[in-house]
Amino acid sequence: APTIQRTDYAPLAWTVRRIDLHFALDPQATVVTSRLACARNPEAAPGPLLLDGEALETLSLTIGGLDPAPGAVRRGETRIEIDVEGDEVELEIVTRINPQANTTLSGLYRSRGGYFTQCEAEGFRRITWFPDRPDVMARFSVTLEGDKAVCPVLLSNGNLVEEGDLPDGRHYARWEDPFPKPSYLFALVAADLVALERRELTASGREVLLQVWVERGNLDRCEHAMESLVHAMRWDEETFGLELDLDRFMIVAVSDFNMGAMENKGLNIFNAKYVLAKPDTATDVDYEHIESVVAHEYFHNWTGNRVTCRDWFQLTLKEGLTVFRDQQFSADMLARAAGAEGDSARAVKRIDDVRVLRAAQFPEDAGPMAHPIRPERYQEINNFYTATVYEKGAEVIRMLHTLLGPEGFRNGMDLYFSYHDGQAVTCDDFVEAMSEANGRDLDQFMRWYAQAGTPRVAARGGWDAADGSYTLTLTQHTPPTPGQTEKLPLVIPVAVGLIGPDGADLPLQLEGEAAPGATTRVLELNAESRQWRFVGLSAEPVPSLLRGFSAPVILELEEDDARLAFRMANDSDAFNRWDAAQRYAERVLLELGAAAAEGRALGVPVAFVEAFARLLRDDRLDPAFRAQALALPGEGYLLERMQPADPAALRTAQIYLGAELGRVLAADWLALTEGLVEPGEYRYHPADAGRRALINLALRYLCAARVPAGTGLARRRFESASNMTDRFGALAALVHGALPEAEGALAAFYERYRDDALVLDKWFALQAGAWRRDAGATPVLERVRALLGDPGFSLSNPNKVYALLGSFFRANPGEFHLADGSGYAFWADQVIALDAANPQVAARMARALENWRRFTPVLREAVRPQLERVRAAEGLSPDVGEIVAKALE
Ligand code: DPP
Ligand code: ZN
Repeated sequence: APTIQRTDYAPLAWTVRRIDLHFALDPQATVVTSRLACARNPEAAPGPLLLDGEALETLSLTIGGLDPAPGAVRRGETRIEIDVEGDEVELEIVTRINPQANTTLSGLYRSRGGYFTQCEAEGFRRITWFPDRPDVMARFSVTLEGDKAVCPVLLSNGNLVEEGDLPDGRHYARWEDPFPKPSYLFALVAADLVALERRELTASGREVLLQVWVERGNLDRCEHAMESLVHAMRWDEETFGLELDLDRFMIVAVSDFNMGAMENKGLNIFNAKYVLAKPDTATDVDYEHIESVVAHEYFHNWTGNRVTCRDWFQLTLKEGLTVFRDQQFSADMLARAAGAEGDSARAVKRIDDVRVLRAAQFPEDAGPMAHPIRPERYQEINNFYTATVYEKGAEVIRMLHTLLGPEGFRNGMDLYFSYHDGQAVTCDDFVEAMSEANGRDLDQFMRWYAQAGTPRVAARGGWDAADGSYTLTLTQHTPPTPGQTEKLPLVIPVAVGLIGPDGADLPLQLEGEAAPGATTRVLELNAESRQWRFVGLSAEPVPSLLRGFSAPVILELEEDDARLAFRMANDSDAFNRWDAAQRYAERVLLELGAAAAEGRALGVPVAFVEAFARLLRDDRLDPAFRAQALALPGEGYLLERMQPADPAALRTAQIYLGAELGRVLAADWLALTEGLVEPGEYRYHPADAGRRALINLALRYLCAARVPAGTGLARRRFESASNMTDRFGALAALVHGALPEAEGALAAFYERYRDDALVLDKWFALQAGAWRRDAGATPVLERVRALLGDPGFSLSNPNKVYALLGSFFRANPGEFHLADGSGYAFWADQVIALDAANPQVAARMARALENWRRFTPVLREAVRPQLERVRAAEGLSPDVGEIVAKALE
């Protein structure tokens, strides 16, 4: 596949002002009639009118109502070029498509009897010929015509302007979107659905209709999504002064969907898992995710739709910014619910976000797919909906927020909208608005958009007892990434505090300042190395750096065990307190992993257990925070830190440490489960969720250690649970503990939920991610293989693939990376099979092995032939092709 370069961007010679679409919906032969009002773009070099298309059967094409003159139209497989005289022209194009046969879930496809679309990034060209790129913004009018029995509900973007019956049991509806938009935001839904409805007033007093559309029978699972939508509306009004601009806003749940959700103008289409929730089927974490994804898509209406991307290299313009917005929203919602404990609630959210960044984005930035948040080149844009573009992109926006302050940031947003509303723009335009609104030069900051790789910040402290000063030296370094060896110094905001010997924060006074001030301040590291001298100190302080994770970097700070334990107990910054615990646990786990790899005896340092126990026993700490602080670092993150990565040895270490912490502290864990006030009847509330999370964590440790009182408790909770959080938490503890009760519990769970696809996803994921304790037990690989044949499983449903195969390949390294290579051969078989039907999903699975060069020699030798086998597969998609080619480079 050809490589597309960011710097090759040029505007099109022709653009589209209006598009009138008519769909005659039919399972295998949908006829799409498209009338385009095109105009020459005065800002572009003259040239032919260009249209993109893919998998289309073209029935007719007329220009200004006439058949084209000979030679005026050049048709290629995926491109039509038309020579046009004059400055305006009308085209009419009729195509026929086959939604039933569309297994890619891009373009128009079918799911459970209905018709749905997904057009981002380049799905619209699978519906009709069109200049399918985001800088072409047209006004859409859409008529849908279909079988009333099959699809009683006909939806598209904007406002419903007309509907009625037709002969032969068919009916139609016409929709008009008042806002010009790029084709990637087009959507239609034609299905048998019902809606939960609500009317709300916007801040300026306009009435809007909100709808959540779901399959019949799911109406009792929509309330939380609707609540989340209303909260998101209010938050955007209050925080950014941004109001809903449409009379009607719809969310539709669909069972087969490649991604999480899609922000089509006025008609958001969601993976059902981010809409449907009721206590018996959804966990607290599901409720949280629904709230944040609903908000994310809603926020796109301004950051993405009103102001969109000029080209796909600018994807982080809308995604990084919108992830940042949804993170802030969730933090505010948690803080509001927590009342006096607001700061702790915010820290818990920040910890969650950073866990995701470290687990997914850091490895990406250290591997063959490393790219800046604004990539320079791609082969397949679908491969660039990445943790880097999204999560690191959000970190970059967060740094701007930190550097400019909330007000400065808001002023920058206001200016951005005042300049660019209705336009398709670049990341430069966004940062320029921030710069202008704040009178601040952000040229150096722009390097964050251009450089890949996770920067390292090394910190050194020097204490001068004679004059009571502490000198902090920070040095930055970004390791080379593929195609980018030279790295320039970035602007890195480092939030710093100094802790006194009694554990209290010290007021900070820099050399040259008249008096001490705040206890946390943000230093700007904007050169390779810089020094700061703090004065007026009476004793040597303990530094607490990168508070709140003020930049997406790896902090290298030499701290002995005692100092980590001190910060675990005292750091006033809750994020850093958690981070100190993570660093200490990481140190212990990596040492255990090395011992396991070398066949040495395993043992846990007493000091670590003591520090851990102090957190466990500190019941002044909010339970949600304790659940985070007592959870060990993730396996993916640890493997990145292990040299060479040895998943089997690490798994031995994790099992050992979990069991030891369960065994030695069994009395504490049991006391904790008894002492925590159990929430009453289930409601989704952050405080209740924190208590449930902590109890479930206690069960994990107790079952890991096979403490009889603990395993009995897990079994009883599993059987008598009143909600999915408790039931699944207990089940997971039994399964990961590899207890004899686990099999029966899994079977009972299956019986109870066999007809509930979303709940079965949990059941698949749990088994695929299971830990195995004795060598004699059935390998997880065998179980996963068997589950492929379960009646509840289907390779054509992305959620099922992510649950079973995704969990195995990505969330269970200890079982997937088998020395005999059988896991890899299975991986190659599945990637090849998936690729034939759905390249986007296949490419995601393919990425599970991209960091293979970090593994032990035995594993590397086993991976290579499988990567090569996939690369050589017949008919390989550009999606998977790009991934394996980069992995093998
Ligand atoms: N634009 C979608 C989202 O991130 C993904 N296709 O919301
Ligand atoms: Zn998004």
